[in-house]
Amino acid sequence: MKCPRVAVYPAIALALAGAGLAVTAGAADEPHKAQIEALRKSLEKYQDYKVAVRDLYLSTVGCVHYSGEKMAHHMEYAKGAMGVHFVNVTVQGPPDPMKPNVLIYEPTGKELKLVAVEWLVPLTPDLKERPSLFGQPFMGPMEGHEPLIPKEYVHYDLHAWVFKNNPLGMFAPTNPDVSCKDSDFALLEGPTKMMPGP
Ligand SMILES: [Cu+2]
Repeated sequence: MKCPRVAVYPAIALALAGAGLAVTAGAADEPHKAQIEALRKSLEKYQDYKVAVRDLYLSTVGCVHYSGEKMAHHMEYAKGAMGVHFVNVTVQGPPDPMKPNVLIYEPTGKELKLVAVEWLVPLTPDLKERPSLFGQPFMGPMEGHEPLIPKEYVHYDLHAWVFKNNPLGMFAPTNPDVSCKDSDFALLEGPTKMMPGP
């Protein structure tokens, strides 16, 4: 009779500890988790980039990556890549959590793999405060990222690594696990200048 008890009690204790952990960790970001899951589901069709193009998410070709170089008054992007941005300029207005205006693909072999999404919000006179989604304040305002976006396009942005894990966090701008090595159009971007906000 002694043996089963010894075996069972630690199992129960472990199960309880596990349940307790799940409750505390889940409670804080559960609404956003559900929202992100819904977003992932609704965008799954874009894993085929041709479906994205048909919906007017158009490729900007260059596979964007950063060296991690730091410069005063410039955005700090950790060493890593974003990938190829597919931009839909028909998606306008305040950022919609279910409709990002940018999809990001990582070139792998001869494929393009959907890895992230991005909301790009231009700084306009009617924008009174920093936008946020999923409880995450946008980064910026900053100049446009040359050479693919003109400097004059001052904007806020938020990335979400919905389709590929990012060790730096779901909302970090760059992902050290994404690479442009399989792209013929790798583009090393320099630091982006920060701009004054409203
Ligand atoms: Cu980006």
